[in-house]
Parts: sequence; structure tokens; C-alpha cells
Amino acid sequence: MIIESGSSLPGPRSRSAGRVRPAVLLGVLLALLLQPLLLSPAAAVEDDPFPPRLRVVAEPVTSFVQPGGTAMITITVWGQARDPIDGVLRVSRPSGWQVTPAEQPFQVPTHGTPVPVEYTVQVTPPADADFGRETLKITARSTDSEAPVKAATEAAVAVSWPAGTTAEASSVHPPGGASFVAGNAIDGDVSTFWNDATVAAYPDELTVITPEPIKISGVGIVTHSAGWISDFTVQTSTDGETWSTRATVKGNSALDREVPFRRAVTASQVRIVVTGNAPSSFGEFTRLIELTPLGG
Ligand SMILES: [Ca+2]
Repeated sequence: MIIESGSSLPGPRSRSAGRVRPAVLLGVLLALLLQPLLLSPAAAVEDDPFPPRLRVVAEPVTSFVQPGGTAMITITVWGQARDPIDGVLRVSRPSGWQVTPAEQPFQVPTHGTPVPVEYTVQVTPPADADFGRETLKITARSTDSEAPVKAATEAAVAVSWPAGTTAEASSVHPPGGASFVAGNAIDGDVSTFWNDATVAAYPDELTVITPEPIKISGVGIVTHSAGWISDFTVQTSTDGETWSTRATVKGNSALDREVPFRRAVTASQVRIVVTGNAPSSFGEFTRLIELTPLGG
């Protein structure tokens, strides 16, 4: 119809237009159809309603593991693209550690909507690993050469007390539907804690006893947001009778911190002596989520 409306044009050319114009339109149509192919790959990606996206999440954020023990880290790869995303998932390996698998293929079966896929990695520090935290770098990288995409995150693994380590406390809050025993402070579980039984009365003490003497250069402390430990000393002993103060902290407000000693020492007992807690609407108790050793 548009072609016929060309009759308003001068007669001689209108005949010509009657033959030529469909070809021109065809050319325009072809150009439109071919346009995506003529664009650069980058421009083509911009036109993709679902440009590839990746995100990786590691849980737990911090794992606690005995020397020579095994921690399991769950890695969730989130992907969104027009078509499924294939790639490689890698976890860095501290020297001497086993990470299984350190590298594995992944596929996110997305078709436009974000999809999570879970992978599990087993992490084992050597039996003689230094105490303290190592940070593992986790990367997911697609193998699509035209529109590559990657994502990264980190997970911490703390090498904690050796197997057979026990804990004792000056007092333990009676169960109120939950356990608050001393062992909760060395169980590697950030959802459990030691809660003492004396409100605003000090000192409160928690003693960690290792089966063999260890070399230790400090401690890591995770305390509770509902009234954190503010004032304390850390002491060590080789016989449970003679104690040496290795660190003194006053006015602490950190929930997760390291407390280094002046030097590395050998000890078979480590104790935290609490002399002050932040006020809490839940009562001024000592609440210690984890006490961990630092390496020498
Ligand atoms: Ca705990």
C-alpha cells in the first residue's frame, strides 16, 4: 500500500519506483534482521535482556577446625543469563592444606531468572598447622568466551584447639531452654556460647585445657552482642597452678577480635579472666561465643 501511495510522485518515476522500492525495502528489512550480527559482541551483550551475572556466597563465613580435622564449606553459585552458565569454581589452598576439590566445573541452569546451585568443598589443615585464621579466596568464572563473567568471595577457616581439649568455667547459667556450658566456648559453633551465672559480679573465668602443651601467641575472642566482654586478661599455665598474665584488655567493644601476647609461649592451659561486661538488658553476664588459639 505504501508503494501504491507513490502515485503522488511524478509519473515516470512512479513506474520505476514500482519496481525498485520493494528491493529497497527488502534491503532495509535485511539490514534490520542482520543488525545484531553486524554489531560488535560487546554491543550485542548490551542488547541481551539477560546479560550474564554471577554471585558466589560461602557458608559458614568462618569455620573452626581442629589441626588435621576437616571443615565443610558450602558455596552457592547464583547465576542469571538467557542460557545456562557453565564455568569453573576455584578455592585457594593455603600451603600444606588440602582443599577438595580445589577446582570443579559448575553449571547454573538459568533461563532468564536467577538460579542458585550449591557446591561443597572439604578443607583440611595439616596436623601441624599454625593456629589462627586462614582466608580462602573463592572464585566462579564462566567459560563463555563471548560474554565472560566472574564473581568472588572469601571464607575464613580458623585452626582451633587440638582434639581432646576441654573447658571449665567459674560458673554456668542454669539451662533456660538452652545450654550455656563452658564447652560452648570452644565448640566451633557461633550459635552457642558460655554464659556465666553471676550478674555483675567478677571475676568470671573460663579455662581451656589442652591434652598436650601447645605453642600459642595469642587468642581470638568472639563475644556476644547482647552485653559483650569489655575488660579481661588472658593467662596461661603449664600446670594449672602457676599462671602468667599474657595480655590485658580494657574497654573492649569489638565482638570478634584477636588478642596477641607479647611473645609466643608454650602452655597446656589458657584462661580468660573477665572483670567487666557491657551493660545488657539481658543481664550483665559474661557471654563468650568462641575462644580460639593464635599461632606461634
Ligand atoms: Ca560456641
